[in-house]
Amino acid sequence: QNQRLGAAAMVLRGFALPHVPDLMLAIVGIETASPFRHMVMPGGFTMSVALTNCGALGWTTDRRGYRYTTVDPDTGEPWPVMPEVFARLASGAAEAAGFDGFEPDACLVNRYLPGSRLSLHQDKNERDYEAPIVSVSLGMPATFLFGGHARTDPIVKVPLHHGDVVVWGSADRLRYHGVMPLRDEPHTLLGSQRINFTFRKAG
Ligand code: MD5
Ligand code: FE
Repeated sequence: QNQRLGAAAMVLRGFALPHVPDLMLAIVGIETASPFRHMVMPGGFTMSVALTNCGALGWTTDRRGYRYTTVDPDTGEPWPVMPEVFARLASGAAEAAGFDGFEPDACLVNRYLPGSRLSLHQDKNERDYEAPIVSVSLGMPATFLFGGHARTDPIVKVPLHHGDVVVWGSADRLRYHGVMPLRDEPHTLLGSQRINFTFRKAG
């Protein structure tokens, strides 16, 4: 029951399920090198979602603003290399949604605990808005908020479950979106958390 969200946005239900064991192992490797942390927004607010990155570029925010960096500011080391299983899943999902040749150079990994939320925003720090963004959900379900190109446009609520993959293409790349506060409905494999990988072509 794949679902079209917009002209170029597709939910691929359960697309990541065959890769879950490999993905879980890969997360352990990533968080060992670059632990999850709560970053501070330019306005001074600390994010309720904890994040880390892998790949050549990683997204960060602090009081000075948002940007992509090659080095983890907390460790002073390059972000962990993007595992093979990540890259294959991302390009496979992009292709299934009609985007050939997607080669992400950045993967932002978000960890939500009960109560964590992501307020309505646009992703505008990437250089090329034609490239899609691929997002993989693991663990507890979340309600994704899918808006329009203006902050005040109507918002559609989309439930996302363990293993779901969403591909956001060109025409839908700059839509406002967010995630409702996570409810505590423990997942059999991941417990009381939701992990989301977001693959991007940032550079
Ligand atoms: C999440 N993360 O579930 C989401 C998945 C983020 C973020 O929003 O910035 O880390 S990515 C959803 C996304 C990306 C680009 C465009 C659109 C949605 N969209 O047009 O709705 O943690
Ligand atoms: Fe986003």
